[in-house]
Amino acid sequence: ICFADDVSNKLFPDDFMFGTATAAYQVEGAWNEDGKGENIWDNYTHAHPDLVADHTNGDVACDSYHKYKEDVALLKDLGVQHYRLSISWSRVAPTGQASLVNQPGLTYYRNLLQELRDNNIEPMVTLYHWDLPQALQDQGGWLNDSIVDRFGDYARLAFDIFGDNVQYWFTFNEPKQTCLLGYEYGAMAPGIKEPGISSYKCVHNVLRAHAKAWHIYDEEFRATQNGKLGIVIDSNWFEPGSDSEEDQTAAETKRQFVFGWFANAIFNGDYPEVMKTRIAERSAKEGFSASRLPEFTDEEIAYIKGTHDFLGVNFYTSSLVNATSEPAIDTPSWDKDGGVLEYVSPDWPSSASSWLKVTPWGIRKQLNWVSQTYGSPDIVITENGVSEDGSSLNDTIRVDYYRDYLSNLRDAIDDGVKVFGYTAWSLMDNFEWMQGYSEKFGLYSVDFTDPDRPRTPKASVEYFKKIISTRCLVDTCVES
Ligand code: GBH
Repeated sequence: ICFADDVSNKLFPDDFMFGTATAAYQVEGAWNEDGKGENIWDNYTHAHPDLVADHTNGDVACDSYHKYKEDVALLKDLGVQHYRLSISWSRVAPTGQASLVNQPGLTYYRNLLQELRDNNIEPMVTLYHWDLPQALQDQGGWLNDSIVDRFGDYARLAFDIFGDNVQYWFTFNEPKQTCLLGYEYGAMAPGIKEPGISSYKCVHNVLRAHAKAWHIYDEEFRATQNGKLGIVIDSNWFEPGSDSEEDQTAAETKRQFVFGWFANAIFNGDYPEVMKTRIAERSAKEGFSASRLPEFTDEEIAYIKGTHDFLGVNFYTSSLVNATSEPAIDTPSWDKDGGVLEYVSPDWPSSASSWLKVTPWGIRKQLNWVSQTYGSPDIVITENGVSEDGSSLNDTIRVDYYRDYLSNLRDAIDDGVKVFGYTAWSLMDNFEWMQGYSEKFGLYSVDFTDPDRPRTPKASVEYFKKIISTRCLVDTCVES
């Protein structure tokens, strides 16, 4: 399929924000420098190097802890309006307790945020991009209810120390991955495999923690700092495998199990009906005395509902979904609770990541669905990007990917979706979690064999620069 002919020639609005993103553990390095505490990714990669594709870790990564000024210079050169970064909890509070701060950690982020301000780049800051302080994991991590207060205290510390320089806050990045890969499949730190039970408990506490942070911001900081706070939710677009009513319903069920798990709680106060019903039914048949899906009290529902000023959406790819016969009642699992069949089309172009097929049309459908389902919130695409193997700086796959996804995003604006920004993942090649440094998402290439970690632009840098400076995807655009 060639999408090039269909690329939108409409200008992006003047106030549309273009940016790039990274996350602390993936780029900072300096894992034990200047008083930083150990986090679950330090611990997991050191304990299980064999589980990472190339047996690497984030000990040095892109060395952004020392090279942040160079990173900001690259951002300046790209001409971005914003930069999305995350704070390493254990760098600012080594044991996770906000009462015990690490001054050099606070100084690092204050300097980075100031450097961005001085260069007119708006920071978008995520509090939690998967790197829990190990000391909190040792107390049960997201399964221990006390983490809600610990996160609240950490959020307050961050608002207090950094808030004068931050207008866009996110509590969690992709909490689905924290809880599913971390507690259901055991495929990422902390590597816990308690399917159908602990992932639900994890999400329950993540949602309470999110709400707590929102209320703290709302009550203690909003009046003086005037910023906005939201969450970043990731999901594939789930396209029905056929026009049949069963497949349409199955796709919607999947959307609710993936996106609605978080968004329905934050926008409407509780888990989606289809989750509540299906998990209660299956739990009963499995012999549980109560649903494996925890319940919010009425008080909690009132507390969680409406805890958003805007919404971050990470979007990479799509899946097809078909209805299927009810999975057998045996061991609990989130997948069986969903009870649908997910697959991809062999026609969709590949990338260097097995899970990432190139489906530009999916972003438009996803944006429209999110907008219609949750009452037209303000949305920013907080991540979108594609991987290659690093064999060439001429990354045409990324140029085509950005062009075609952005074209569909531009169409979504015409559809009426209030999407105000786009964030390319990633500014530079970095530690891609269990894939180590083998899958490259960067606009800039990083030489991980050189102690100085030099950054080199790929071809996509030139193209992204041009998009930002012209607000246009093709040679010339028309006024819209
Ligand atoms: C995002 O996750 C993350 O926010 C970011 O940190 C990451 O670098 C980026 O995307 C690119 O992956 O190996 O088959 O078990 C996107 C969601 C979650 C998709 C983990 C890949 C692993 C699939 N990703 N998932 S698999």
